[in-house]
Amino acid sequence: MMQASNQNDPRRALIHSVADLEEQEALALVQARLEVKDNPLSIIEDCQEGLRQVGERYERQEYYLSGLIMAGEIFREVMEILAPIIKVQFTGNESGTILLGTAQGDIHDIGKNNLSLLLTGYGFTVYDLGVDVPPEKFLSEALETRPDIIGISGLLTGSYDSMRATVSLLKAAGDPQIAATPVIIGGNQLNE
Ligand code: B12
Repeated sequence: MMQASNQNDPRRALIHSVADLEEQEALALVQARLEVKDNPLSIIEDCQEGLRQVGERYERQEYYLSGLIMAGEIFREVMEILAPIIKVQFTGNESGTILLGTAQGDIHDIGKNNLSLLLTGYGFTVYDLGVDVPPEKFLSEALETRPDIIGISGLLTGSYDSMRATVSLLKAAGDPQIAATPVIIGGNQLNE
């Protein structure tokens, strides 16, 4: 249930409803914020904070795996509501190409899909390789598509090794253009 202290603060209310896995309440709060023309990106930010708190509760064993699954499901539903609005609001001319995938061993794809949505909106052509992508797959697809940027998403600390292996393979493959292609990595646990 919505806590009294949240009632006048729509941002905190949304964060808490996601963290508490209150699906219907979260979706209603998203709709309410859209009705007052709130920025969809700040709605995403708040859901992300809610998910971060879900992760903390999972670590404290207050939630089990089903909690993570439920949180992912709520976010997916929120994105279903927001995606069409984002597509209209964020537009750009042809900006370039990006090859994107989640690192080997990692199946988290919500953040990657959000990035893909935003980049597509800004005019990028996104080649999305999906999740659990081995280094060899990044390389073969890079050789095929010749992207301007390569992006690797990873949320598990365990996926950093495969990110490193992917970057090494791309640099060592003997193709100067691929070796010079910038690689960006992202995901909740990573800092600049
Ligand atoms: C939802 C969730 C799941 C869902 C994922 C559903 C899906 N389709 O993605 C499911 C249930 C599948 C899941 C599974 C697991 N999970 Co999980 N999960 C989460 C949770 C709660 C939210 C992640 C999320 O989607 N956040 C919202 C998105 C929008 O944020 P984001 O991914 O960080 O992305 C943003 C930016 O980082 C950026 N970004 C993302 N990628 C990229 C890439 C580039 C190139 C750029 C520029 C930017 C960028 O874009 C986004 C901004 O919009 C996190 C908690 C957390 N703190 O993140 C745990 C968390 C990541 N999971 C965790 C764990 C342990 C697991 C499991 C191992 C659990 C288990 N025992 O099985 C499995 C792993 C399965 C596997 N092999 O991958 C741990 C990881 C701990 C660690 N240090 O490694 C976390 C941190 C929870 C915790 N605190 O313990 N999980």
